[in-house]
Amino acid sequence: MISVKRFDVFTLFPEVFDPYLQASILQRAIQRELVEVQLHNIRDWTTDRHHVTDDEPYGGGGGMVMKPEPIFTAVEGVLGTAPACPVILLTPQGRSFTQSVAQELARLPHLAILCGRYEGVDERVRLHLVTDEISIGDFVLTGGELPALVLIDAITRLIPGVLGDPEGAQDDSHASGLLEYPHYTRPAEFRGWRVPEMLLSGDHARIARWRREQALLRTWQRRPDLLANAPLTEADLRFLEGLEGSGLEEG
Ligand code: JBZ
Repeated sequence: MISVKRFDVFTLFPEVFDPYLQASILQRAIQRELVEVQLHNIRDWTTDRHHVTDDEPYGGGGGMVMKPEPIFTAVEGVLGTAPACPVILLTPQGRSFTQSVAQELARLPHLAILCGRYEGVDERVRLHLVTDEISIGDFVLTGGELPALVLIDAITRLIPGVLGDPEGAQDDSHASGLLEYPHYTRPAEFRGWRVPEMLLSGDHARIARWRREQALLRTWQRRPDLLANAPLTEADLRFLEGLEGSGLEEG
């Protein structure tokens, strides 16, 4: 399967990416050449003497808008005049980023990501350069840089070989369509709080069933909306029926 090998990120603040890309899983993936992240400072592609990237909105109203010329020059300078890869704009007006969008994008070999700042980008960038618009959620941010890192993180960890364990990405919340079961590690007793005895039993079939039921219980308690789309077995459905009127709502 082909999966993302290269991200080209267009931003006014490339320096904010470095600390996150230089730590942990992403650093390792980049070092091992499973993924490449090229950062491009849009300001480097300005041609005026003051390197201006923003201007006042036509029609007034305050705030600033990112000018189209430096963005087109940057993207076309790096990718050519007809980019072969998706050009993703991070914007509150985009489609919601979900695990299924991450899986869809992880299959592509190359992505360009454009980070807005100020009130956003000139509409002609959206109309004539951008091919996909994505939002990471309904909250107010100052720019697209953190959302870009969210995409890069969520997509990179799906690339085969990035996580040590080949099943690493399978068990996580949302991969199964359910929230995760609770995790415990040593010690078996901490300040009088014991690890559930089930997990110390060594009975792997019973542990797997317990974990599945814990995932179902959590999802039913906290995110019942997810149950509508999660693949559920007959046994799962029986367990969920048993929860109705059980008094476990508050968990
Ligand atoms: C996003 C002006 O640039 C912005 C501002 C907010 C914002 C983004 C870009 S992307 N919020 C989101 O994904 O929710």
